[in-house]
Amino acid sequence: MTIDVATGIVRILKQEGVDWVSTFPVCRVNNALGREGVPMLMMRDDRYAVAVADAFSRITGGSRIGVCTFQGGVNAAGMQYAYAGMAQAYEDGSPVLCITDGVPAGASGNSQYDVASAMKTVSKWFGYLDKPERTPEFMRRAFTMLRSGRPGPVILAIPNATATYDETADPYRPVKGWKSAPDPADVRTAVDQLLAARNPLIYAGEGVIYAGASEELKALAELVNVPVITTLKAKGAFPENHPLFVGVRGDQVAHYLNKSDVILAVGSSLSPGRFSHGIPDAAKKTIILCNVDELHINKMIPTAHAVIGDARFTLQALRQEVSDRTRGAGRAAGDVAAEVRAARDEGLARYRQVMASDEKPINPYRVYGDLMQVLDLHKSFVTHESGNTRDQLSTVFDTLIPRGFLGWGNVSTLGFSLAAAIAAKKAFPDRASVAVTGEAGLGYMLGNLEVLLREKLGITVVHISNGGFAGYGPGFWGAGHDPYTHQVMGPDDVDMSKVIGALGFHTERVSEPAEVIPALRRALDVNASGRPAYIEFICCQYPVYGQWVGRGEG
Ligand SMILES: Cc1ncc(C[n+]2csc(CCOP(=O)(O)OP(=O)(O)O)c2C)c(N)n1
Ligand SMILES: [Mg+2]
Repeated sequence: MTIDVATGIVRILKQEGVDWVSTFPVCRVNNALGREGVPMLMMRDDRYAVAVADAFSRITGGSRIGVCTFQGGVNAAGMQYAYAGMAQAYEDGSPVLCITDGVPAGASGNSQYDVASAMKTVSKWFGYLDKPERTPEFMRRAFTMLRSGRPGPVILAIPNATATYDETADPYRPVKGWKSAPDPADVRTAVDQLLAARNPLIYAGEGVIYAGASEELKALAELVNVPVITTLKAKGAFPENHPLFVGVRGDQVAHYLNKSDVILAVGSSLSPGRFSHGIPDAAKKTIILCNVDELHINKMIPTAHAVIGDARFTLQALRQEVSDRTRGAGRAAGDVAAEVRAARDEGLARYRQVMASDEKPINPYRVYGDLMQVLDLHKSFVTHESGNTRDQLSTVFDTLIPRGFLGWGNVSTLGFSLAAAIAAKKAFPDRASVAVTGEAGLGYMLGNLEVLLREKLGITVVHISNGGFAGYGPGFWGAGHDPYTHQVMGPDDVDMSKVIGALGFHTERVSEPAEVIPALRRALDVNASGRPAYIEFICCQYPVYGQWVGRGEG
């Protein structure tokens, strides 16, 4: 059977279980998606087309691959705009599949912009389909990379979507993805260190979520009675109401990072990024790095021992080894849990206080605390924006299930929360989905709000409306680090609830603390019938949150 490349790609996507594709037109594969009955989620710009697919892969832990298309080829306007989305996916290691037009043979003289080199800097693999009959091979390779090893984006460029090939010559079979188990000798060494430690700490990263290893993480932590911290991107990998959970950031996390002598890092690069901890006195600690590949071993800080393999197999092997050596008894519980509890109570006291605050303008922590009360934390999704909402929510928001919260941003690209909330609704239609943003994130998402109405996506945008970039300007904390670039038109100048209400959203503007809970309830009720909501909470600027250890303020 002769088939054109675009149709071949779409049929393979279907075989791979892809049941929708996000896009911003044009892309020459799109008409085949339409003809073959694969729904397209048409965003209003190319960056969001990538970001929604990216977020879908993250939220499903890579078990369902997000796919997007955008314009490329000789007129690479879409690709140039989508670059921000791909760079973010690459930065955060998200297994998203991006399909775009390729520059046809002989047409490379047209442009200043070198597509291939640009794409190679933001992808695990950039594939240029140079022959139509290679379509199944390229798709096989793409899904192999998307489902195996360290996650990252794959970009396919299709220079001639109407070229044909024989579909029966190389029949496509879905790719399962492969995992590796660790070297038993490395597992034994890690357990030697863990059992000999005075103050061990487990440092869990997003690899735990991609490996679907939350249960295994809990089982190991409980067997060895070791406190757990998670990275921003792994927030929720460990239940945050568990007696061994310390936090993501804050004084209690700093306390444990400082006092630990052995750090068992699982599924984390331990890279001291802008939104993660440095390891204090790293050279004096024993760092055991359990990771899916070698990329991060001995990067920045010396790795004493590495255990290479899938996080789930690694955690299972560590647990088995501990169990064998201790006849199932593990490490003594001692007063570890009581100490964690005391450290949390002390570290969180100042935030718990403002979560109950009746002050006006509303304290943002009051909104977060009330949000926790209104949501079923076993059946909801919350994400933050870049700015104070990230810093504050990652300090206090209790996440009870993996991906009940999406923390994101090794670098943290404004506007991603909307994409994440949309992707969460696509992944888990029955769960409430909430994006919490400031004015900067809102500015990025405004052009895309129409999508929620058109697609009947019942999500809530919570706006912490404080009239400025709260982390930047002068205020009660001093001069501010960017006092010339922090003020924008705020709630006194413009009523965003009216602006967004005119689009068709359910909107409210809330300035009374007592109204936070009822307003959130009304929004979630409306969401249940597929109508999006925007709630503007008139808040004070309150740039107070847990710090990253080894980072500067702000
Ligand atoms: C694409 C992009 N550009 C610039 C930044 C830098 N940045 C981070 S937060 C922020 C302002 C946040 O202000 P706002 O949304 O009002 O939130 P607040 O901190 O006031 O809650 C800026 C400009 C970024 N994260 N992403
Ligand atoms: Mg603000």
